[in-house]
Amino acid sequence: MIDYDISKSEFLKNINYPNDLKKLNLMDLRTLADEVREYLIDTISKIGGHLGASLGVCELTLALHYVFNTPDDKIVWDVGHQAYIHKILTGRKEALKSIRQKDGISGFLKRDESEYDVFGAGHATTSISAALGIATARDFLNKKNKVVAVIGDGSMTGGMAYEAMNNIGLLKKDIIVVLNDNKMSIAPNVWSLQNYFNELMTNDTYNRLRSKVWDMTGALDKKMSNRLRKAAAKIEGGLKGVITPGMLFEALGFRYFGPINGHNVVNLVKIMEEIYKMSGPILLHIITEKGKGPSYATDHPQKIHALNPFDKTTGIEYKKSPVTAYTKVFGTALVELAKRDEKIVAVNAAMPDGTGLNYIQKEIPERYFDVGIAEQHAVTFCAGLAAEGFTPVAAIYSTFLQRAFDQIIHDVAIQKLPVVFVLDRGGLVGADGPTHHGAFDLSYLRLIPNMVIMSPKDENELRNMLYTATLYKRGPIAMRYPRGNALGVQTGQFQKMEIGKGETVKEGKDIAIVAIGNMVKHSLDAAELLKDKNIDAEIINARFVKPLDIELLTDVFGRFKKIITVEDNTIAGGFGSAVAEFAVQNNFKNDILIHGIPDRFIEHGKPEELHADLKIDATGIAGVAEEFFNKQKIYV
Ligand SMILES: Cc1ncc(C[n+]2csc(CCOP(=O)(O)OP(=O)(O)O)c2C)c(N)n1
Repeated sequence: MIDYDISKSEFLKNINYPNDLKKLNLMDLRTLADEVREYLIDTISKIGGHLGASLGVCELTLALHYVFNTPDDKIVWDVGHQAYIHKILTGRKEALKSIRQKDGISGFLKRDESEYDVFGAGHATTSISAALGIATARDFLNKKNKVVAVIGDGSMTGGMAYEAMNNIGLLKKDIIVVLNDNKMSIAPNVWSLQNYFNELMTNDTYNRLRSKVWDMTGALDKKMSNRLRKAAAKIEGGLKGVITPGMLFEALGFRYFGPINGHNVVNLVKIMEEIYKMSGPILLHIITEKGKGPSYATDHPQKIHALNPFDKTTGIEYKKSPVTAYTKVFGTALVELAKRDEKIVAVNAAMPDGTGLNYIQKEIPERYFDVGIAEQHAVTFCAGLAAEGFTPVAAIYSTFLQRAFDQIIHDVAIQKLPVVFVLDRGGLVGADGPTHHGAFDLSYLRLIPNMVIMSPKDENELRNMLYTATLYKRGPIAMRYPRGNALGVQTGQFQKMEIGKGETVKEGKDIAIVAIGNMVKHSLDAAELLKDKNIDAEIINARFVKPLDIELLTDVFGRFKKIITVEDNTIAGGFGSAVAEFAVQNNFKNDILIHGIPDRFIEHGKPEELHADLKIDATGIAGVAEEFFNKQKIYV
C-alpha cells in the first residue's frame, strides 16, 4: 500500500498553523479537506485510534480555524476524540504519527500540549459548561474574543449540556455552540430530540421556506443590501415562529441556525463569518456523517469510531480488537444469568459494545437499556428498578462511573438497594490515557457504606462473582476488572461465592503478597521470579476489597513479618489502604508496603508499558518485593 506523501500535496504541505490556512482561497479548502482526510486515514491506519469522528468534522474544523482567530478565539471541543484534524492544523501535523503512543501526543485535548487545546477533555458533555466559564472570564477581563463549543448529538444526551444551556440563557453571554449532528454516539445515538429534528427536516413547508431564506442569505457575503438582510431576517423569524414554535434551543435563549450541511465547507465558512458578527448565545446545528470519506465507513456499525491498525483500502483491522475478552466473558455470562432470572435488567450509558451488553441487547432486548451518555441517570434509574424488586446490572466503565458518585451514595447505598455495578476498564486502560484510566474505583467505592467490592483474578472468577452479585440482595455490590484479554482459564458452572472470602493461591514462608484482581496473576509470576532470589513468597488472592477477609488477613499478619499489597488502583484510599487500616486497628506491627498506582495522573501508553513503568508487572513486583524483603524499611 502506498503511503500518503504530504510533500506532493497541493496545500497541506504548507499548512502548519491556522494562519497558513487563512492564506488559502475559500474554494481551496475543498481540496485541502480531501488532503487532510487522506493524511489522517493514512496515519491512523498504521497506529490505530479514533477516526470516524474526526473524518466527520473535517470541513467543520477547517471552517472554524479559517474564520475564527485561534487561539485568541477559543474553540472548546467536547470529548476531544474528534480533534485529530484540529491537531493537524495547530502545529501537530507531524506529531499526529505519535498520537496515543507512549510519549506521543494525546488522543484527546490537553492544555499542556498546545495553547490551541483550550480545555482538556476525554469525558463527554463538558464543552458548553467550560465554554461558558471561559466566556464569563473573558467578560470580566474586558476582552472581545469569541468562544465556541463544539458538541456532538451523542454528547447532548448528557444532562450537563442542558444545565449549561439553561445557565447561558440566563447569563446571555456571547457564545457559539456548534451542534455536530451525525446521529451517532459510539453506537447509534439514543437522543429523543433527534426525532424532533428529523420531523423538522423532512417537513415540506419548513424546507420550502428555509431554502428561500437560504437563497437570500446566500448573497450575504458581499452585496447584500440592508433591505434584503431585513427581509431575510423577517422570513427567518417568521419561519421559526410558524414552524418551530417553542424550539428547545430558542426557548433556552439561543439564536438557532440550521440544520446546515456540515460537509459544505464553503457554506460553513460563509455562515460562520455572519455568525462571527453577531452577539448573544448562538446555536449552529450542522448535519454531518461520521466517518465521512472512505466507503467502508458507511456500513461499519460504529462508523469507524475507533480502530486498531487497519488496511486503509478496505478498513479491515489487522488485529481483531483485544477489547473483548473480559468484556465478552461478562456479556455472555450475563445473558446466561438473565435467561434464568427474569428480574435481571441490564443498563449502560452509550457503550453497548464496550461493556459487553451488546449480547443481552441482541438476545433479550426488552431487558436492555442504553440511556445515552448519562451515567448519573443510569445509576438512579437502576436504583428505581431495584426499589421495585428488580436486579439491575449497571455496566459502566470505571472512569465514567466517577460521574455518578453522588447517585451511588445517595440513591443506591443509603437505601441499601441491590444494584449490581460492573466496572469494565478498571486499572490502566492504555492509549486513552489519564482521562480514561480506571485508577480510582477501588478508592471511591470503598469509602461508601453498605458497598461490597470485588475483583476477579480470572474469567472463571468473574463469572462466579457476577452470579454471586445477582443473588446478593442486601445492598449494592460492585465488580471491577481490567480492559483486554482474560487469562484463558477453563470456565465452569456458576458457583456462588462467599462474600468477603479470599484465598491463598500459593503458599510461602518469607513474605506475603496480598493482591487484588489482575494483580494476582502478576504476583504469582513475580513469585516465580523471586524463587531465583531465594525468596519464597506467599500469594493471596483477596477477591474482596470490601469486606476484607479478616480471618485470612489475621492469619497472614500472624505468620509474616512483611506484607505487600498489590493493586492497579491509586494507592490513596485503595485496597492496600484497607489492609493497612485493618492492621492499625488490630494493633498489628508488621511492615506493610502498599504497592499500586502513585498519587499522580498516569499518561497514555500500552498497558504493559505502563505496568512496567509503575512496577506492577511481574518483574516490577518481584523487584519491589525483593528490595522490601532485604531492607529494614523502604518507602515508595
Ligand atoms: C462521560 C462519558 N461517557 C462515555 C464516553 C465514551 N464516549 C466517547 S465518544 C462517545 C460518543 C460521542 O458521541 P458524539 O458526541 O455524538 O460524537 P461523535 O463521536 O458522534 O462525533 C462516547 C459515548 C465518554 N467519553 N464520556
